[in-house]
Amino acid sequence: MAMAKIEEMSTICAISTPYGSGGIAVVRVSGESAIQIVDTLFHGRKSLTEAKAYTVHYGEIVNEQEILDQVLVSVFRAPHSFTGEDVVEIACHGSMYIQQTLLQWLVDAGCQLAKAGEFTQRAFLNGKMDLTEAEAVADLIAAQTKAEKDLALSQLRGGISNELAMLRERLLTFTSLVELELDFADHEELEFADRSELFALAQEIDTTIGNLVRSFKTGNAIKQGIPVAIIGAPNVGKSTLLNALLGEERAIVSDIQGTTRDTVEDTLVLDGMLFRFIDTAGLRQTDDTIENLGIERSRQAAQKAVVLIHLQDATQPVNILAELDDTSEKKIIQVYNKVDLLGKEAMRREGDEARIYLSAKSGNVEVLKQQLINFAREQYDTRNAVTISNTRHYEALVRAQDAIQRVQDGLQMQISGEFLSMDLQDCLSALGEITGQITSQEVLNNIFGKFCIGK
Ligand SMILES: Nc1nc2c(ncn2[C@@H]2O[C@H](COP(=O)(O)OP(=O)(O)O)[C@@H](O)[C@H]2O)c(=O)[nH]1
Ligand SMILES: [Mg+2]
Repeated sequence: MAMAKIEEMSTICAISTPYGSGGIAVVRVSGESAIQIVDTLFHGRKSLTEAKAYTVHYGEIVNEQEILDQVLVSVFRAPHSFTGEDVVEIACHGSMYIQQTLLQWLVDAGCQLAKAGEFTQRAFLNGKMDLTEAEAVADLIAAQTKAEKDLALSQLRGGISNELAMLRERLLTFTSLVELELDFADHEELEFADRSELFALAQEIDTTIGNLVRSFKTGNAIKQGIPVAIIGAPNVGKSTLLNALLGEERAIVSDIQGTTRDTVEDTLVLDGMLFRFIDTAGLRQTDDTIENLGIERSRQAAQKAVVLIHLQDATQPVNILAELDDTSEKKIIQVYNKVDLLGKEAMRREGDEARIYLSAKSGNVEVLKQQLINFAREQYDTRNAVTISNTRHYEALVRAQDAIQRVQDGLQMQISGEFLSMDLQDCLSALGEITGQITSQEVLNNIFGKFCIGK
């Protein structure tokens, strides 16, 4: 195990609440001397060194010259704390002066300023959580929608770890049996690891990893927003529709064809899911160089999108879908705009699942929103399966899958145990990288460097 230990676990401190003044602020201290250092500044009914774990104490922060603040201090003792070390959390009043001075006094008393993510890194190094759980902490802090929060929380609760631990354990048993055979290389006929059982296991693991790999599409869409491109001929009301969806004048609307020349993009949360709407230039034949560049971008946007809103003018429908590259994999919502220009009869038509009739100009686009919500609920349901949302996990899983497929090929070709064991080890180490059983300082720096200070 290549685990980087912190050379000497110093006691660290940081302001854990956001920069600025607020009702209260929390300053966190972690390390061997945490309780003792805070105690030198804390005047309460009794000394913090005598405080029981998981208790809160009222008192004042004082040094020789100055009474700084009245505070509440929470005491946690190793190993049952977030970091696995002694931790003290000081809730002070949220004045910038108080926060900064308290931090300075802690440093003067022997603390070091925590680096970004250092509390969570310590939690990882002390075995309080694995790497996917530590990464989930960062995701949880960054979550902007319910779906994102749900995903991060399930990861924090060990969703991915449990799934991978199960795979690894079963694979390990077999790998050790295969390696045991190598120790008895003189007895060629010896086979501890039943080959057909191993093949069945490899297939099963291949399937499980395959499902995880595929789930990245969902996980990624939840994090980045589901890309929805609004496409159609010029002047059908694409920009008007974008504005109506967002509830603000985001894109320029005019009756001059070719007004939208570049793609305009903005996000909206519907039913706890992030959608990324892309308004595009209308598709038509034109000699205008710049408009053509815009049209090319429309095609690219359509290609990258998961959902296409194909917008047509209800008074003179023009279908442009045939002008796009293959759209067979896309969810296409057919929308007919400008129904206000049709007779009263037509205006009452609300459409069905296949066609939506609306007036973007009126601003009422609820039917369309509802269809998008239904699609997302169906397509991005993460309640019943573990969902991957992290590129690092995705890449390692692809490598693990590649290795387990080599194991299957090898078994079919009856290759020697020596080569089998290499592929098995490759798979195991790729899986181990995800949870952090195998890791390098570089990977850790990369992960924890992106955290905020104080977490
Ligand atoms: N009557 C009516 N006009 C609309 C509606 N939606 C858009 N328009 C008009 O159609 C013209 C083109 O709109 P725009 O959103 O720029 O179309 P785009 O070229 O597809 O982006 C503008 O004059 C809009 O005011 C609608 O629902 N009803
Ligand atoms: Mg437009």
